[in-house]
Amino acid sequence: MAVEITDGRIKDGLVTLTSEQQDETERACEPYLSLSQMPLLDRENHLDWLQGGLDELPDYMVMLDASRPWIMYWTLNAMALLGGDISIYRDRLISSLRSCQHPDGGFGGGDGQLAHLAPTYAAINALAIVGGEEAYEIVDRKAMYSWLMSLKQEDGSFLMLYGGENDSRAMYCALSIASLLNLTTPELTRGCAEWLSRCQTYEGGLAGVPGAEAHGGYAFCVLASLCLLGPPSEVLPKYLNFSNLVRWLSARQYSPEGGLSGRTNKLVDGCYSWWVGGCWALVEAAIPASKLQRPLWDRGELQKYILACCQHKNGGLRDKPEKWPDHYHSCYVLSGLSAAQYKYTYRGVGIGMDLGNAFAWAAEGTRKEDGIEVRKEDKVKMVHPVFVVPWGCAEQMRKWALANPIQ
Ligand code: FPP
Ligand code: K
Ligand code: ZN
Repeated sequence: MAVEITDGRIKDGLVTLTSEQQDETERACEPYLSLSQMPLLDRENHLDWLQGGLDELPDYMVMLDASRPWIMYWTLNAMALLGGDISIYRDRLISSLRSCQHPDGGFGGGDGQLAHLAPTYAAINALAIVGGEEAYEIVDRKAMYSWLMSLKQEDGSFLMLYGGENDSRAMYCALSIASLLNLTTPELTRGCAEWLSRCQTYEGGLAGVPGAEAHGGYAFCVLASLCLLGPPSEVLPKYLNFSNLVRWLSARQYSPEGGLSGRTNKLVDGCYSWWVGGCWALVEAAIPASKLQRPLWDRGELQKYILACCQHKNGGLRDKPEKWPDHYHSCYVLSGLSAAQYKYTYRGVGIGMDLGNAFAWAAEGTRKEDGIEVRKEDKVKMVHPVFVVPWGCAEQMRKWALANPIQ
């Protein structure tokens, strides 16, 4: 089969649905990527658009009532990363989340709904973002701990909810919550790292469950979980084939788009700016600085994809051109932009298994030699590489939890 190389792109002659969709995506991005001037981050417009998500949802979005904590987390995280004032939403968030908490522990998607790890993770993160004792206090930590333990399985994994599925997403949610609220015990973390290790696939990527396809969303969940369980330089090489992981992660960035994809032979999507882009901070922290002479990914190209292709002209961020913006993409595109704009290092040493490991990160702005130039208009706030909240929020919640042990 004839293989052609045009503009650095390798194309074979085999036409499939996959190759057609890839060509279509390149065509859709082309006019945005070839603008003579890269668009600025449209901060005020995004803030206005995001604010709409905290007002009444329109009728057609009623199905999103099952993810009220998610909408609040996505919106608040995005607004805070943009530098918006979120303190005005604090009281409303607290009273709204109070009614989502289940008497037996955890949070549901809405009033009176069954507790589920995903909205519980979102609720705890949203409370961390608004911050303050009145916010932290609403969580029934005693009930939370017994509910988390009730989801723990023999093989080390966690169920999303009673009778639900177990996957690496559930484990990340459980460990993140337990770490922020200081609910760690050896029983809670038993078998976690071993189970996560089984999620690595033949491609080198990481899956939702052992045996499934490697995917960017789950890759972040596996890596962040491991980085909750121990220092990156200890746990990542211990539980994963590190070089296969790096090869698979590198293959997620596409040219000419510059954006990141979630899995082999699939398309770039703005949300993987975080799910995959966020993996790099964790992976780089596992490599000794002397061995990390060149960046492993192209931060500048990712920033370009985000600014050129992911901003909707009426505000909000999106998957790719020709798609509508939404709160989920706004949160993770902006978190990914932050991952591109800052460099993270890990300062902890052998902190141990108390889930305090994720509180030893340091970060600083990137420089030109990191492959990215950040104009002041485009700068977003620093995101925490494990908890995905603005820098400082996770630390404050943990500090409160340590100072207020459960009776
Ligand atoms: C495939 O979608 C993607 C998934 C089925 C799930 C991805 C997982 C996450 C985003 C992680 C969630 C994490 C938490 C903490 C809840 P697709 O087939 O539409 O997209 P693709 O073509 O890009 O793979
Ligand atoms: K997708
Ligand atoms: Zn997406």
